[in-house]
Order: sequence, then structure tokens, then C-alpha cells
Amino acid sequence: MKINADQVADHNKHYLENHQEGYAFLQQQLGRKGIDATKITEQLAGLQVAIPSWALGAGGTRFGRFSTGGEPGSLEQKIDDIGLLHTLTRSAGAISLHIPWDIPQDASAIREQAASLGIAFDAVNSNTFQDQPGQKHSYKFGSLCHTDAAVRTQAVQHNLEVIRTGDELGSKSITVWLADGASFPGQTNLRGALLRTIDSLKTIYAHLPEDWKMYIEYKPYEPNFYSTVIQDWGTSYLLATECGEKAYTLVDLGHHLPNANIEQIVATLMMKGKLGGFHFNDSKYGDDDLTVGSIKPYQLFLIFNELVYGMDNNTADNPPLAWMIDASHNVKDPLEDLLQSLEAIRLAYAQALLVDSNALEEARADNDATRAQEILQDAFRTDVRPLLREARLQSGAALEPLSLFRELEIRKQLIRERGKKTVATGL
Ligand SMILES: [Mn+2]
Repeated sequence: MKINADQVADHNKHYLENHQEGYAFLQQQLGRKGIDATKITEQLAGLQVAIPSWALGAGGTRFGRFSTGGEPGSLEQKIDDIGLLHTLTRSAGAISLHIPWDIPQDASAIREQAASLGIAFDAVNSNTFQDQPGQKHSYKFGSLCHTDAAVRTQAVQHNLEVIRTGDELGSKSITVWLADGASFPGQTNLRGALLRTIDSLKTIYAHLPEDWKMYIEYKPYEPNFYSTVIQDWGTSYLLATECGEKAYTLVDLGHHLPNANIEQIVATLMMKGKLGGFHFNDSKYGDDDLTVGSIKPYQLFLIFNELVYGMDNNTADNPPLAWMIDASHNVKDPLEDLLQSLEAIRLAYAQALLVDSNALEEARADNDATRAQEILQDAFRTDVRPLLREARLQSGAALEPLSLFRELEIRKQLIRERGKKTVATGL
């Protein structure tokens, strides 16, 4: 199914007056503080976030999975779903594929379909955390870190295959996340596993096309519960540095131990020009993969505050970041969930753009912690939703994407087209 421009225009007509009133008021308020609302609106419109192909169906947990109905059963249908999100928001103009869950049968047809919907191919993701049917060696005890060279070779070859697939689609980066580790003390030689991982990653890196990047994702635990080979940003940074200048650290918000200061990690990596990208989600306890901004919106704002600072003071030449949502759960309609996540990311970005960085530096120079907090929270407590709406209006998206999604009864239509008991491929 597709949403046409008339449907968006009709919807916008209904909400326009209310929006214009709210936007004019905020524009005036911000103007008094010397902030140009139109400039922020433009910056917001420029932020495109990639949707992962695995977030379009109900994610489930290891205890069960409850289909939403109308879930995409093929890569073509996944791209169609992202097309819906992009039409509603004009901020979801990219897809991130998981191989082998989403191997295109006809790459040029897929490329064409995506292009017709305004969707680019973001990072491709390799998968050596599951065994695939017909696979010769098992990853039960690791992949790139495995003690058996034959397993490591198989895992390296898979990554090279992922790069080839991505290259056919026009992707420019690969994300490597490993489940490799140990569930019990003594199970692995910690140094040995890391050395073997460095070696395997270097082999993959050597085959990276000239204009590609490699993102190395870290995670402290799960599915292994005693140690993970790439446990934290420091290990990822070490690996990226060992590999070379096209390798970067990727930060997944859920991949930290409780209360980790993620904004500080952002600041450090950007200082070194080694922050590659983001996987957005939210969590209460661990890698919960909940809707972005649903649990800790202030943390998200503080992270964006460091990102904006890093982009404005890019002394180490950090490349443009890859933004991606990496969330998946059991309860909400996955498309509605992604609309909420897209909104939360832009909200945090808009709030961060409001921070008076000169005043903040002055407060810091005076060691005025009270004033510094006031400056940050003044930005955080500003209702920036009119800015987001204006950015959408100008780019031809819906003023209220979630409302339009419901007004058009999109899920009902998807169920009619695809059936009630469909299960998204790969999950
Ligand atoms: Mn991730």
C-alpha cells in the first residue's frame, strides 16, 4: 500500500491553523533569545534516520512473539513499509539490511524500488551470531574469535559476502556486531579471543572497498553472560584503531551497563574522530530495545548536546554520523513504534540545537554549575514540537504522522493485503 500526496495534503489542511499558531509563537519566543527558528527547521529536515529491516515486525522476546498482523514477508514489503514511514515523516530515508535475513534476489530491482520511494541503503549488518541452514561450522562458541581457524575463516567470508551484497545496492558501510564471548569464567582465554578477533577484523577490513566504512559495535553482555569479546567502547576503539582510518566505533544506546555516561563516550570518540554512528533505542535495565525516548529522554538530549558540540567543533574530522534505530519489542505496532522513535530523535536534536553554547562555556569558565544546568534544562524544557511540524510541513510530510497513520487505518490495510498471521522474515 502507498500513501499519496493528496492524503497528506488533506490531513495537513486539517491541522494547519493550529500548527501555524504554535509555530509563530515559538518562533517569536526563540527570536527573543537570538535563535533563528527557520535555521533549526532546516537542520531538522536534513536529519535522515535509517530504519533497520528487522524492526518492521514484532520483535518478541525469548519467551514468545506475538505477530502484529500484516508484517512484511519479503524484502520488497519491508522497503514498502519504510516507504510509508518516509512518506509520513520525510525523515526515514534509509534502510539498514541484515544479511542473511534480507538477501535481495534481484539487486537492481530492489535498488530501483528503494530509489522510487526516496530510500537509500545505509550500513549492511553481518550475522555470525546465528547458524544458518546448511552452514558448515557452528558459531556456538564464537565466530571471529573462534579457537578453530576454519570457523573464523567462514565468519570472515560471510562478512565479505555482506560487503558484496551491500555494494550491489549502493551501501557504503558494514556494521559488525559479535555475540562472541564466554558465559563462564575460564571458558576462554580473554587475551587470545581478543587477538583472534583483531586478526579476523583486519582481514575483513583489508577487503573493504575504498569508499566504505566499517563500524564496530560493542556490548557488555548477552547472549554471553560472563564476558563479551568487544565489551565496551574502549575495546571497539582499540579494534577500530588497529584496523585503520576507515574503521569506527558504533554506539548502541542499549549496549551499556546501567547508568553509563553515554554522552561522555560520545565526547571522547568525537574528540578522536572515531565515532561512526548510532543505534538508537531506550532501556530501563539492559538491552531492552524499547522505543527511543520512552524511558530516558533527558539522557537522549544530553547525548545530542554532545553530538551537536562535536559536529560544531569537529577538530578531529569525524565523518558524518550514521543514524539508525535499533529497537524491537513485543507490544506496539512496529510502524507506530518507529514513528514515535523518529519523533524522539528529532525532538532531542532540536532541543540540543537550542542550547546557548556560548553562555554554557561562560558558565563553565566561571565554574557556575547552577547556571550551566539552567542553560541545558531551559533548552530541554522548551516544547520544540512546532519546529518538528514545520520541518515536516516544508518537506511535504504529515503534520501529525501518527494520527495520519491511524486515520488511514494503515495496519488494517496491511493485514488485508498480507494476512493476519504473517511473520516478518528474519525474526
Ligand atoms: Mn545495535
